[in-house]
Amino acid sequence: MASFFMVVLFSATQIGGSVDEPPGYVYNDNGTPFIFDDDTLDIIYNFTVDNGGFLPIQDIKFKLDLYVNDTTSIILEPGLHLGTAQKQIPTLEPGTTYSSTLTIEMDPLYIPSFILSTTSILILIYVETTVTNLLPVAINISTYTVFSGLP
Ligand SMILES: [Ca+2]
Repeated sequence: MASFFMVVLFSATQIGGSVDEPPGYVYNDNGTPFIFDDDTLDIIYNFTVDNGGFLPIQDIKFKLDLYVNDTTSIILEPGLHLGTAQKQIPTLEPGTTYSSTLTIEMDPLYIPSFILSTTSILILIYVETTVTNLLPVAINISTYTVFSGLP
């Protein structure tokens, strides 16, 4: 029994998650470049979950939260939560990688700041999973995106 749990723990350490930097984005001014109320901005992150262990992992939750890290905007302030997105992945076999995208729709109130100023965004990544239906595992990772003078 002891050796089995050692195997599970070792396998759990081989689980990783990441997002690609920089993200993609889709900006649409809806035909009115100087009126921001009707603008849309989708920020699109490619992300990867990697099971480098030798046991399957289940019920994977990959979650992104975006916060203002630093900004020259007068509307935004450091610590402001800009958005969140998450995806569920049922199972990842040992030695395999799952890649997909997460899209965060920006609040139209914040879009002028991305056009008129420079903002550094803190990305907090949270990965939660279970190894062989037994051992819960959670990983926290952080990285940054800088937006300056969109589009
Ligand atoms: Ca517009």
